Amino acid sequence: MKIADIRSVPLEIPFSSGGPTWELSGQQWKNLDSVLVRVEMDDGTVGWGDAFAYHCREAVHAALEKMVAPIALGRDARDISALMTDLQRRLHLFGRYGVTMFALSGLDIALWDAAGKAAGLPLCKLMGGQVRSDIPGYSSLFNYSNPEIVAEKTKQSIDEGYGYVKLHETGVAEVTAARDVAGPDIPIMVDTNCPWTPGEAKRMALAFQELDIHWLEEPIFPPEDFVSLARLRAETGIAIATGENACTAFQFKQMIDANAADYIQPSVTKVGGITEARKVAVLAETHGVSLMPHAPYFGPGFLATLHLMASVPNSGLAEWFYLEREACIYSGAITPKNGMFTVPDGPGLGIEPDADVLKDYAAD
Ligand code: SMN
Ligand code: MG
Repeated sequence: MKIADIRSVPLEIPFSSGGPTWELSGQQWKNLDSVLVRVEMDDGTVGWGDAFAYHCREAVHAALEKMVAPIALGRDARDISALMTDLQRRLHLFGRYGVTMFALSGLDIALWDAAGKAAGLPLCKLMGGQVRSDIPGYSSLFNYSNPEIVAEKTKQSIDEGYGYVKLHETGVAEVTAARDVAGPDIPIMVDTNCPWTPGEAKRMALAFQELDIHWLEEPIFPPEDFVSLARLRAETGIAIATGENACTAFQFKQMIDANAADYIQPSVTKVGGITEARKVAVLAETHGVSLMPHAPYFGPGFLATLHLMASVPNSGLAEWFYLEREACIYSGAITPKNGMFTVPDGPGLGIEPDADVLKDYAAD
């Protein structure tokens, strides 16, 4: 089975968060950018992948089409591990962390989808067997910087059946609002997206501890300052989650060796795909840390995460980005029920993207 065609399929889907927009990476966030990857094999098998593309869609699209596709075409699609190692070696000059690895991640997911289809097996079964078929999710709220809206969205999530809620906030008032409405029994996680120096992070961690938060995510800039994260853990006893900005299993090894995290968060569309995320899962299991994948996605990246989580014994909660989308890549087929996700049982990722959505929301 040889790779006959690789296409980058960029999409832009508007969404509503029920509040003001979030300025992330210097841009107001109004649309969900995706770069799906469609790979067709010489026997007609088609696989779908997903490369991280929020606010970097054009760059990822170009990396796929200009850097990755030319050297992957014609290669044997069954030797995924060998191919990914070779591509990582050839492309290392363009950066081990970032756009190049996002593009490689998208290709890798598509190859795993095709391998599952060729074998007639759902991906989790191809990856060594299924540990569970239902995965508990957490509601991952948008950033609101507004205690009233945070309280409203926290309550709405709990009413819909989520047993855990993650905030994207940095203020004590917002976290207090969530805790007040959630009561003492619903775990609240706080994702800060790398705003603070180690000293600032310590002050904030101590304040959040009063509110009994379940984990503090990425409190320090830069995210790869594992020594400072380890010190923060040791000095405050707060549980740290990190890893969405780490690529390849090697950076996760450094993170674990430094004792920087309680929950490690590989992102399947960024880390190097399923191939690399599986290595991270083994590291997590053998070092006694919990696998808590980053997955604020709605396409193949989300399904790949579900299959990964279904196939390893120590994975935790599935992240569900709590937004209203104008259109769904899978036409609502992965909507959570009572805060739980069922792993699709069709071959490969198990669900095909909706052709009308791909057409109607196509971007450049
Ligand atoms: C996040 C990062 C990037 C896009 C969306 C959300 C966030 C998370 O850090 O962990 O969900
Ligand atoms: Mg995060």
